Amino acid sequence: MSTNQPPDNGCLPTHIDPKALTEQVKTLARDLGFHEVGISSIDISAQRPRLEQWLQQGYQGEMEFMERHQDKRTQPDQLHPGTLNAICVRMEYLPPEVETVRVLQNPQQAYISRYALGRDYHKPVRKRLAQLAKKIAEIHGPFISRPFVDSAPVMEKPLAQKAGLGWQGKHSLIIDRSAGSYFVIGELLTDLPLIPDPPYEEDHCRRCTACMDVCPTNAFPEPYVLDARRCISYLTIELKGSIPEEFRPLIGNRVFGCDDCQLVCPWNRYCHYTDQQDFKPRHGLDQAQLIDLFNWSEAEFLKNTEGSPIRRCGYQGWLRNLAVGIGNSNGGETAINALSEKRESCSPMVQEHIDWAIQELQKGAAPAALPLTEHHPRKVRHLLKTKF
Ligand code: B12
Ligand code: SF4
Ligand code: SF4
Repeated sequence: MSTNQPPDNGCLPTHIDPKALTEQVKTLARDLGFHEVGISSIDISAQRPRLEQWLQQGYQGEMEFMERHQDKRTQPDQLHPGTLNAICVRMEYLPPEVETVRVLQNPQQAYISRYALGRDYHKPVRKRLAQLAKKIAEIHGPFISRPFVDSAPVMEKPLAQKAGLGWQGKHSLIIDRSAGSYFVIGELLTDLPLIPDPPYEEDHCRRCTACMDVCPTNAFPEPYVLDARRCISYLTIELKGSIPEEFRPLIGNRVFGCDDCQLVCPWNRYCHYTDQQDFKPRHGLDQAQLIDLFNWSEAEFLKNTEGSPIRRCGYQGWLRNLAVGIGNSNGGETAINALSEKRESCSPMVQEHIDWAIQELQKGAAPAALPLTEHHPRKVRHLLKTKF
């Protein structure tokens, strides 16, 4: 928690007009490059029973951090007494030039979740939130503030919904009707007397179930509820050990995260693209071949993923994911040779995935049909005609 310094001249306003201050805060946030901003009060304790139920079902898998600090998650003022409001921001991350469906359809290529192609979002969003706090202090005087972006035990989606940034769709992510869902969320917790926005009450999912139908691993036990243990994002990023064999063929070529449930969402037909350089693909990661990435040495991995979210899965996790992708590629002898050559230098966990992949390749079967094509041929045809 930081207390920002008063302006140089020390002339602090004695009477605060909350309405004017709220407008100033929003203008400053937009000027800093945030694509939308809303204010919410910080009591989201109504979500507590749902969080508890989710945990009781074991849906968090090995993400033990989700089991800790349940009070803080739903009552962020417990992170720091005196917190009154959250300034919630969203930043879009989908670069306009990247293809998604075509890469998913090509089993030799690596599909990396579109938020992870460039710079790790945590740093730029946090930095801007800190700049926002500084700018507010220049006009308002000292106040208490703390920036978060996926960095503290706070339920960010309910806060964003309360701030009017969108509704939580059946895939559990926040969607804005005019901008889609390809954005990350951050917030500045403050003691400022701001005026909260009305919460986003409407649910525009209605009878649609496209995200649930398309999910390659069937990760939604019911609408709005995700069993993270089945989600490819969890399996390829958060899970540190072996990927259960039942999921390997279903993962296809998704080697870091997954976007399928967002890709088919009708509201993403109107999604906004990012204008931020930070999210531009680095090292050709939007079009890379699985084998080329698998051939990276550890030094290359560390160099090429500097400042990237991909670092999170570590080099062995990266190789594990790529081995699964190559196993699904129907890449023949070339793929088997690439896997065999590297096997010796890998951890036993990765070796086990390599052995599985070689077996799959030796079967010589056609690559496991990508569920996107299997379940939604009409939707994919449509997507192929679009800029995706
Ligand atoms: C843990 C986590 C994950 C886990 C679990 C995901 C999950 N849905 O919980 C995994 C690793 C799988 C994951 C994956 C992804 N994540 Co994530 N993740 C988080 C994290 C850290 C916590 C989320 C959480 O609290 N989960 C606990 C459960 C209980 O919450 P929930 O799913 O929202 O459950 C609610 C609903 O089920 C609802 N509910 C239950 N029943 C009903 C019934 C009705 C009628 C309604 C309306 C609601 C409802 O109530 C529950 C409580 O609010 C947040 C950051 C944060 N600190 O909040 C980012 C966050 C949610 N992730 C984010 C992103 C971008 C992703 C990915 C897209 C990344 C990727 N491309 O691979 C995927 C998307 C997968 C998906 N469909 O959710 C963004 C989402 C931005 C957005 N637009 O909403 C966040 C907010 C990070 C950020 N700061 O931007 N993530
Ligand atoms: S990110 Fe992929 S695996 Fe996870 S819920 Fe969405 S479609 Fe399913
Ligand atoms: S795909 Fe359909 S059900 Fe899923 S979030 Fe989008 S509108 Fe809602």
